[in-house]
Amino acid sequence: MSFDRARANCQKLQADLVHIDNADENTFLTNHLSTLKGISFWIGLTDADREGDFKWVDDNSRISFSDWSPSQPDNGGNKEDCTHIYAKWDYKWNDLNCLTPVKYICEEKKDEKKKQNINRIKTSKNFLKLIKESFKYVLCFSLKPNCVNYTN
Ligand SMILES: [Ca+2]
Ligand SMILES: [Ca+2]
Repeated sequence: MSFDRARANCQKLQADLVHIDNADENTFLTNHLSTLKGISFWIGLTDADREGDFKWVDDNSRISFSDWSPSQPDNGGNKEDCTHIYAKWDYKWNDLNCLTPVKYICEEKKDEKKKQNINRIKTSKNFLKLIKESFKYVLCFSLKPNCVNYTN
């Protein structure tokens, strides 16, 4: 699904597209993605507001860590403003047309106030759930048509 629709789906779960803070989180994420069948996953990074100025959608911050594929981002066709992780390119990041239908990863920040939301995500049938205590967030991987219960 498109980047905007993917983000809206995350927000329905009181989450947002994933914000990758550092190399540890990125490695954790790509290691898990490599166990899934999906090829391409949106992350919450876009330069739609200003070309070349990539920001995370959840807090509008600029990137402190990145893992772009070589020669990326290239703003291909002058219309690539959204970022995905691409299995075919060794799970590196690439900018892509935001309307491209791909899978996506939501992130729910964990805190006391949001425990109810976490429970809701954990029971959603449309997501594969992954809870990683050490990073203090919940990652939800859209997978169609099948969902797999995942516990860690
Ligand atoms: Ca761009
Ligand atoms: Ca690109």
